[in-house]
Amino acid sequence: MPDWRKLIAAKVALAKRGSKPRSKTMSQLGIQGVDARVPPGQRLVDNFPVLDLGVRPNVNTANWMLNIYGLVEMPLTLSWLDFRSLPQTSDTSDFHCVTRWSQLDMAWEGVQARELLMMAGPLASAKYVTMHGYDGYTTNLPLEALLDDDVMIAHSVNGHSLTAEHGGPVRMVVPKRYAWKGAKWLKAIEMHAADRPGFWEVRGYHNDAFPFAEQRYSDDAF
Ligand SMILES: Nc1nc2c(c(=O)[nH]1)N[C@H]1C(S)=C(S)[C@@H](COP(=O)(O)O)O[C@H]1N2
Ligand SMILES: [Mo]
Repeated sequence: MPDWRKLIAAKVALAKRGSKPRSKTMSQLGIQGVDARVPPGQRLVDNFPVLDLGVRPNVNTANWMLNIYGLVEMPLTLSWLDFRSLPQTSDTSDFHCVTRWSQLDMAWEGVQARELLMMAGPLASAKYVTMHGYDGYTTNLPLEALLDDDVMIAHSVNGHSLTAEHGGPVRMVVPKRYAWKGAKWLKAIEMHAADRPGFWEVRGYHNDAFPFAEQRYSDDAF
């Protein structure tokens, strides 16, 4: 049984020691380096397309709340002001959409997901999370996947507050997975013992969604 708080604290300490490989900007890399960052079957774009269910929830900084609940020691409900008073960080990462576009060097600002997990204290029995959006969207991941430095609960990208179409006021980004694993208009993070496939996962999208392994759809779906 994992002691999640200990595990998170160890990861934080490791990152502080500077052992984290920092992502480089495109200009710091040669063409080869850029190619190495583009997963198979993807093409680079320099705009930021919008992909969602076509439902724009009525959520703004005044009515937005974030809940962390389920198998945790201390369920949390955060307002926008609570959220903005948490330690703010930035992380630059690449964004890969299953519809075959990638955008490199997205500079996200917000709170690391593990910061919130540390506060809530997942119980040892917690193994999986469901991220809920205000539009009713859900997506699932192993809890462990949320402990990485680059998993952000973001309010800004590339120097601007997130627009409503991109999930503002607050969305999640999980750069190591296809972008559907990051819920826009983030409403809640729920922890449970067993995996619960989310909106696209029950419709045949791959449960793990690693872009470099081209895990777009699950094998038995089509
Ligand atoms: N709440 C919510 N989050 C969501 C979605 C959605 O429909 N609702 N779509 C997902 C998908 S399929 C993708 S590719 C990305 C797209 O993010 P973007 O519209 O900012 O490019 O958001 C993901 N997060
Ligand atoms: Mo997507």
